[in-house]
Amino acid sequence: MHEDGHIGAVEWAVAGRALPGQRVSGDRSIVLDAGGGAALFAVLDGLGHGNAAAEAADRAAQVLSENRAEPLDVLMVMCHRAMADTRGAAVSLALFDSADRLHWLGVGNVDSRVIAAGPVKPTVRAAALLTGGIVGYLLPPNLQTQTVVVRPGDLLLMSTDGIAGEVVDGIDLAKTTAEITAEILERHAKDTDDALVLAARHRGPTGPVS
Ligand SMILES: [Mn+2]
Repeated sequence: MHEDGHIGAVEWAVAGRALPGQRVSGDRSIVLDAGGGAALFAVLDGLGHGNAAAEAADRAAQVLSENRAEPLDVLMVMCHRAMADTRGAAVSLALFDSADRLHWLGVGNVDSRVIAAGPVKPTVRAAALLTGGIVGYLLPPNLQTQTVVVRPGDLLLMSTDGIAGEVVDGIDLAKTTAEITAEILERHAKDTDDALVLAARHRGPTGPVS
């Protein structure tokens, strides 16, 4: 599965695939235009595999789509309630609100990082602090959304635990997000799990539009 597009000045792409031998992946991404140039991204890893996991992701997708203007901690609670009769999922939310700020919140094991160009190779500028728990089953009491400043060209990378290994070193930031996610999936998807990676970057308010 490969998808990509633009929301305002934000370029994004997703690459994912089900566990080999399975038809349905329990990993899911949700990409939403949150209005005013803001872009909302969610990556979910539903517990288990196949249809049961996909069901949890479907619930979250609907709730996020209908409430996309709410703050991230409110959205997380809404997802939790909507997924109460599923097996639950790890959920990470990320919102580009303008040219220079990224808000994120994660429960469970979906990685979110900001990758920036370094002197020699790409470096991790910031990583989301993940809180333990299972959305839909056990939500931690203190959901703290973090905000990080991003520069135009910085890359948001969100990946499920089906993506393993040293992902960052091999990223070529000159490539499109579609190329970057396709390469990461190709090189880093584990044979033992569903796998999904999402990349997004803000081109800046006056950056080139391509
Ligand atoms: Mn997984």
